[in-house]
Amino acid sequence: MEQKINDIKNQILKAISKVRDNGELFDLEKKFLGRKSEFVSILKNLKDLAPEERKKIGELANKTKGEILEIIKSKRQEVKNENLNFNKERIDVTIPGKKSGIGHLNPISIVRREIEDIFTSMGFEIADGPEVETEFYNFDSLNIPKSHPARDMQDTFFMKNSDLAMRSQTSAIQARYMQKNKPPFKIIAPGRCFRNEATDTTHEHTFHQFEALVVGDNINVGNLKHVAEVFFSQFFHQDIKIRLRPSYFPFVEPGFEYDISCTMCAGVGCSACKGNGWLELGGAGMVNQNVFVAAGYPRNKYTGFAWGIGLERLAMMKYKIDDVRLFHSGDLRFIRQF
Ligand code: FA5
Repeated sequence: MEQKINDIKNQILKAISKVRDNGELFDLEKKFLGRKSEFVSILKNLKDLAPEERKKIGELANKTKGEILEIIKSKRQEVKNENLNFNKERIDVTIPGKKSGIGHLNPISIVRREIEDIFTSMGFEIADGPEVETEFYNFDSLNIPKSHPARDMQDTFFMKNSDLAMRSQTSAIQARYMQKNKPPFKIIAPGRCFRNEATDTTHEHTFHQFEALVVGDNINVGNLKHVAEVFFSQFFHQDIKIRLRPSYFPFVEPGFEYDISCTMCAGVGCSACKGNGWLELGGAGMVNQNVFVAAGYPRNKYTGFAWGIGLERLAMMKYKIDDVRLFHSGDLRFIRQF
């Protein structure tokens, strides 16, 4: 029995030198002095010994236990001091840092923010609308009745068994805004649009437009041209001229396709503009009175102009990108260039 107690003490002394932290010390204490330890079972069995033997072993066991507790206590202090050893934990500030990759904006977001900045500096408000739109706002309110062939002009994603569709143009925001606001006002409405069409280098099923809408008492085509010239000149950081060509959109009368002077050759003629000095940009026109009526305004009380342009088209011109599909490709080699 005496031998056993001394063995336990020696085992502890050996094990404790390897202890590195408080957790290991706790485990060690539990192993040698815990309720299920050999040491405690010796103490429990003392009662079975002869009185003489019981006294001797009991004294030895208690003395040894005291010694072991003392050893553990001083080890605990040692471990604590070790952990407070600042020298060991010293941070080497001379080690070269690892660059953490921070995200950045997609070129469409960059262009959108630039557009918003330019227009808000001209006193425009920014309007918004839902991407899943009712047929009323996407078509009817824009003077495109159900049977009108113009519904086929934009291949629309319709929702089954409902009158909802994925917004095919930001023009859908026009009546929404006008129902809630009285003229005069000037807004732009940037947003995502969706069309069920085959994709190629200039067409995507999901793309962005921004609508401009200015309504008041005496708004005319001259205002449209002027605002467009100011905007594009600021956006492309050069003097831009506007050219309007007659076109048809049910929601404007007269309607135009409009071009800007080539941003590569300033209108002289180059390969980007196919030698004619102009770049096609989007649709525009004077708001059709039927659109005002659908929005709840009296006929012929106000005049206004509107346009709708592709954001991708602008970004492609600005950054010389030759395929619209790159924007949504998720290709990091493309995205990281911005
Ligand atoms: C319209 O969507 C009219 N709502 C524009 C408008 C507004 C006219 C207000 C008059 C008054 P259009 O379908 O032409 O028009 O589209 C306008 C622009 O959106 C295009 O010039 C093009 O830049 C962009 N766009 C249209 N379809 C796509 C597509 N599938 N992928 C990428 N860009 C597109």
